[in-house]
Amino acid sequence: MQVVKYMFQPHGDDRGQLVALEEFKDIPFQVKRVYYMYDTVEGVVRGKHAHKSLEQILICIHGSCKVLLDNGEEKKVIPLEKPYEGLYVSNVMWREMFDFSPDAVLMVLASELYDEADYIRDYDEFLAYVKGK
Ligand code: T46
Repeated sequence: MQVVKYMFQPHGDDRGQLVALEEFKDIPFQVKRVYYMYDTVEGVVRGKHAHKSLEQILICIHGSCKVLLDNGEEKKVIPLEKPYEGLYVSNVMWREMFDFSPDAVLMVLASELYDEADYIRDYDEFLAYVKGK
């Protein structure tokens, strides 16, 4: 499995850092939705689903967390620890987010609007979907 982690360009000066993200330039799709999670309870595992079509970039803009990616054949755990790192998560990829630091803010840039019908929330169903592709 190829893991795509973007290293965004910080525009640093003597005031600090700034990262700008433009669709089709820094982000490989049109950004139709942005959401973020914070105050994540210790020990919690979020995600545990895949998407049929949705593509996303996950950025831990504060604190840290880990992301498990599973394409149905291979699993990889990717730490997100810097606000200038973006993890690309393709469609048809099982994901779990865990090991959130208490101060973690995980921001997600998404290629589509929210659509519950795009979710595969059952792991066996996900494996069958991968096989059928
Ligand atoms: C994903 C991972 C990385 C909305 O109303 N609109 C939204 O855009 C989103 C993302 C969620 N919601 C509602 C649906 C649920 O009632 O917020 C609640 C929590 O969503 P969910 O349990 O799906 O959250 P996570 O953290 O398990 O997964 C989320 C995304 O849903 C998912 O697409 O890839 O983050």
